[in-house]
Parts: sequence; C-alpha cells; structure tokens
Amino acid sequence: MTIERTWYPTDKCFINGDWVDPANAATLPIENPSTGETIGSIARGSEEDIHQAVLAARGAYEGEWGHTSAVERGRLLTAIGNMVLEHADDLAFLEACDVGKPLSQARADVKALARYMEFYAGAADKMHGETIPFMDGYTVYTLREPHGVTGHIVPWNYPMQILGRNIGAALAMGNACVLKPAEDASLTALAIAEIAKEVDVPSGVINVVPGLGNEAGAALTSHPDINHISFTGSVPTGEMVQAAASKNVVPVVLELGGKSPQLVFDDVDLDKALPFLVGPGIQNAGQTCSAASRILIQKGVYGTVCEAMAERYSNLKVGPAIEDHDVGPLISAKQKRIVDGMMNQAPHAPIAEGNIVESAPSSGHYVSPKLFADMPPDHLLSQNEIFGPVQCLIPFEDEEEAIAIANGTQFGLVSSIWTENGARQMRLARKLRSGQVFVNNYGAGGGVELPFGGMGKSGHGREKGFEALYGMSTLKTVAVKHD
Ligand code: TXE
Repeated sequence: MTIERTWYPTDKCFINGDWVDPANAATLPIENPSTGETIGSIARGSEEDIHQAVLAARGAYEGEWGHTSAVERGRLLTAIGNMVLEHADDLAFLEACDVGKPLSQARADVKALARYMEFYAGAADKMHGETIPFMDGYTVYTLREPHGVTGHIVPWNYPMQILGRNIGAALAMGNACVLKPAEDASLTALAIAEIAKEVDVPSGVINVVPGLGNEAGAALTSHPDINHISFTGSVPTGEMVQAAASKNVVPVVLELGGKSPQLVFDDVDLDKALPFLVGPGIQNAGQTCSAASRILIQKGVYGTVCEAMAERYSNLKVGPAIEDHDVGPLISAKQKRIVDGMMNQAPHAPIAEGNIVESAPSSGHYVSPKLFADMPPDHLLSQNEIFGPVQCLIPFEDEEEAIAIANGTQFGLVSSIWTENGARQMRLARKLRSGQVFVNNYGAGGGVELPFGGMGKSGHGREKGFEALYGMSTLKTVAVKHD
C-alpha cells in the first residue's frame, strides 16, 4: 500500500545510507488516529537491524564523518533544514495522518524541526574548549569531543520536534546516530532519513530503525557499542532505559514528562493569561510532556479564572486532524482507554467540556476536553500525567501553599507564575522545582534556544539550546609539560 504523499519507502529501515528490508521481513500497521483506518505499514525492526545500524554508525564515525569539520557539519544541518522546509506541506500532512495532530500544529512542528537544524547548524563551529592556568612549565587545555555513536528513542507525540532536538545537537557535535522512532508514529522520521539521503549526509551518519519498544528499542538501549542514549517517553520505560545504560556505563538523557503547574495570583492580568492557561493544556490533545495540566489559582480570582476558562472550554472543537480543529484525536485506542479510565476516577463532574464535531468518525480516538475544578492536590488526577485534554483547577491561599502544591508531585518539568509583583516573580522562580520556569507566559513559543529537561521523575539531562551540545559531547583535558 502506498501512503498518499510519501516519496520514500515506509516499510523499510534506513541503514548505512540505504533503504533495507528488516531482517525478519516483519511489519507493523500504521493507523490514522482520526479514522482508525490502517493506512500502510512500517518495518518491525529487530535486534539484528539495530546491530547493523550501530555497525553502520560506528563505521561512519571511525571513517569520513569523524574527520568532517564542524563548519561542514553545520552546513549539512543547514541543508537538512532547508530540505525540510521544501517538503513542509507533505511532512505536515503525513504527521497529521500518522499522529492525528491538527494540521496547523503539524505545520508548527515542521517549522520547529527546521529551526532546530538552523540553530544547531550555526552552533556547530562555536563549541570549543578552554585553556586552564596551571603550574609553570605546563600548558593545559580542554577538547570537546563527540561521544561516538548515539542512540535516540523518540516518542509519538512530537516526532519531528523531538527528532530535531536529538539529531541536531548530536550531529553538530560530530556523533553518528541510530534513531528508533515510536511504533505509533514513524512516518516523518523515515522522511527525514530520505531527506538526509537527498542532501548527501554521509552513509551511516543517520540510521533509522522503526519497531517496537521492547524489541528494537530495548536492543538499541542495551547495545554494547552505543556511547550515549537519549530517551523521551514514560517513567517506567525511562527506568528500563537507565538500567540498560548503567549496564554499559554510558550517559543517558531522560525526558519523562510531567504534571506541570501554572500559578495564578490575585494580581494576574487575566486577558493576557487566559490563552496561555488553556492552550498549553489542550495542545496536541494534551499529549505534551510539558502540558499545563494543573492550574493553581489564588482564592481572590479563583471564581473569575474558573469561569473564563470554562467559557473557552465550551467553545473548543474536537475533530479530524485534516479539518484542523482546536483538538485532534488521541494517538491510539490504548491511549484513549487510559485517558478515559483516569477521567472516570474524577471526584465530580467537569465544570466544562469541549465538543466533538459531527464529522469525527466514531472509529477515531476522540476525547472531549474536560476541565475539573476544586481538585484536591493529592487526588490521582492532580498527581499523575494523564496525557489527554484534561486540566485540574486547584485553589490556594498564599505563596507558601502555592509552592507546596506546585512542588508536591513526583515530577518537575515546567512551571509558570502569573503575577505583576516583581519580587514574587523572583522569589518563586527560585523556589519552584522544575527545569523551566516561565513568568507571565507559558512555554515562550517552544524556544529551541532554551535548555529543557526535568527534575525528579521528569528525568535528568538537558536538551535544546547550547546546553544540549555539552550533553552530546565529552571533555578531554590535555596537559602538556614543556618546562
Ligand atoms: O510510552 P513509552 P508510551 C508518557 C505518557 C503516556 C505514557 C505511555 O504519560 O501516556 O508515557 O506512552 C520506546 N526500551 N509519555 O507507551 O513506552 C517506544 O517504542 C527502549 C510521555 O508510548 O515510554 C517509544 O519509541 N525503548 C512522553 C518510546 O519508548 C522502549 C512521550 C516511548 O514509549 C522500550 C510519550 C524499551 N523497553 C509518552 N519500551 C513525553 N515525555 O513527552 C518502549 N520504548
């Protein structure tokens, strides 16, 4: 079956610059979450395919790629980014069909992918070591070197953006990559492999092996010739990935989602805040690691904020990705079951919900967004990542209580503070336990320049920005004794 608007084989692995059949000739179906229909198939990569991909990456790293200058690596990333933009319409369409993202979100993801390439292309030749003042008779300096072969496990919620931040930083520093996209959403990762071929990225530098997590994914994270692992996904899988990394004693970056709070104080400028309170909660149907899933509201404005958010919710439209509504379907029947199951445990009815449009097929995985007020902070809906279009509203009295609630989950990825009081902004930004804190905004539009990562069970290590380049490289100290 040929999938509309693909210009590359979808049911193969991309290894050593070529499209190859998976070793066991097995495939997995591709489902369109908006309709529930099977629209094609991807390769079900195995341990053997991963092994071949790692060998190819090692060959590239030890060969020509290992001698490619930083400026040339940057130029290749520029070429990838430009080609991504040339294919922008097709990539957005494919992502909408594969993930169920409303088209405008899919288009934004394409732009973000190109922006990652642009950012890391420019950064590639600006990373350097230092000289260190030391004893007389010595010259000491540091060299920033690639790890070697890096493994990347990408989830299904933002395939292009997460691939972009991974591959961009890894290649800028001179690593060779093996990427395992999610079994639920591999189409655009395969497209990027073809784009790499089109712009003559040397063979073996980027390898893509689709497949199941417990097969291809586990084979990649436990492969003894991988020098660094980046993983974005769930906490339980992250724990397994970290265990595999520890067995081979290799560094690992884990981004494991969150339960991110926004703190709304009585002096909030509500007109400015409102779009940010709702948007980041329902974007991508709530399947966002940094989803603003808890809104903590000071008692003086609690009623007003609840009412204003409820009004927005009652106007939300949910429907097929291609029709570009506010919210699309969830990725799969499994994800819908999980989200519905959690919402059924809410202590009371939501104060507002969105509307599923009539054109949405009943076979699609649609969930109407729900807004729950007066949520106890320790309730399971207030504590756990739901990964659906659901927000919990929690009242608080004062700063102290707000911080206790905000920091009172196992996660710590993103948070925001809404207040005009400058001293409070500074005070709380220090006290909040999260990898990013936003003041009077949420997410800053994605910001590829802004280091991103978690505290607690949200994970460790930083992606995005310059910080990712430090993570994607290792430091060598050279001490020369010359008297
Ligand atoms: O995650 P998994 P799932 C959270 C979110 C969601 C839940 C379950 O709460 O409801 O996780 O989603 C690969 N070794 N997030 O089941 O299993 C898998 O193939 C190596 C938050 O999809 O963690 C896929 O490529 N890899 C998150 C990736 O891991 C393995 C984004 C994620 O799958 C593996 C996604 C193994 N043993 C889900 N098992 C975020 N932080 O944004 C699976 N994988």
